[in-house]
Amino acid sequence: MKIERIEAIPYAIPYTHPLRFASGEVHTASHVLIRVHTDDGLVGTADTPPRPYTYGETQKSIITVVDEIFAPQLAGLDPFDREKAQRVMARTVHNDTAKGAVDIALWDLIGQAVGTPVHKLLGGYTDSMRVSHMLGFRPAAELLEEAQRFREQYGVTTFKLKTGRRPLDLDVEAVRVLREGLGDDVEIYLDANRGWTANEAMEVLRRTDGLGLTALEEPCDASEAMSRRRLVEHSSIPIVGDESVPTPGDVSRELLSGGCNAVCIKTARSGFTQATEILGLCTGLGVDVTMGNQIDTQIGSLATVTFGAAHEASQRRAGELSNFLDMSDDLLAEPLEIISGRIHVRDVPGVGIAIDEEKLARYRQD
Ligand code: MUC
Ligand code: MG
Repeated sequence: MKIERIEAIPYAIPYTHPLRFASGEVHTASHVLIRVHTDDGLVGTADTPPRPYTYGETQKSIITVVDEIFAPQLAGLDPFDREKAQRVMARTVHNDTAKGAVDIALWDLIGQAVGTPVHKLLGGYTDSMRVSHMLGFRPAAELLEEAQRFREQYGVTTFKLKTGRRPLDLDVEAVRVLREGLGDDVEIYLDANRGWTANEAMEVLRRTDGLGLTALEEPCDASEAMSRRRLVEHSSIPIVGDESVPTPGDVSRELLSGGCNAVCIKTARSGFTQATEILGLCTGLGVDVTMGNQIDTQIGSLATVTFGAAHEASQRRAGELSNFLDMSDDLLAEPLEIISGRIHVRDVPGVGIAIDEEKLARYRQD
């Protein structure tokens, strides 16, 4: 089996309401669908969410790097030779989500070729994950309403609250309202997307002490090295690296230098191959991981649960798998469902990403 061509298809699907956070906001899923075609007629599929404020990639840059660099360099390669594909793509620096999507599409092809679900090829630990829902910036009363709705409608009991606002009172108050309104049975953790300084984050942790928070993600820019290490040393809850740790090398640097002591794994930027390397580093060092969300569509969320459910360590914590519910539509032919707070993997060969071609025709922009 040989890679014949790779399609990078831009499409746009509006959100029903925007998601706002410290480093940006999303109103429309302006993504790129990646399809890797082989000479024997198989098609591997993955989704790419451009995040210029996180990785510097745009819809156009993803299409360009795939069309002009990766597609010609990967043509003729056997999709089973993933390590060769990794080395070819490594010749181009950065472009993490473009690389991640190509890798996921190759795994999808391998699964289809051998007639096995990819979650089985990756590890096969279990067949579902608990869902964590990400709450964007909103007035505290609306946040509580949203969380209650997710608990009642979907059985979700873990929430990641987007923070990093100034004045700090806004986020401290939001945590208090959520905890008082939801009670002690729900898990709440924070993600500041670098919105604070490390010292501001310390103040928020002091002021929310006793409210049962379980983690704080990317409190400040990781390059604020000295104060961040002080924060990590003094915090009683894990400080999670997210955008500071997109690659295995970044994970090593930040863990070894004390910039974080837990890691968010996102298949959208690491694919399955680098996500496996990152997970190995973390389990070897005894570091907790969370399966994160790059504001993924159903296609991206299916990739996340496929990887997350495959390994014991990545399914321990709830995975961020629900923000596709804020989209007005999706390209996945058979919709993902959250039942009793969980999402299931698909027991079909590959990742199970069947595209609704009519919808793709409606939303594609090329
Ligand atoms: C997160 O965990 O930071 C915000 C931007 C993005 O790409 O992912 C999110 C969620
Ligand atoms: Mg994050």
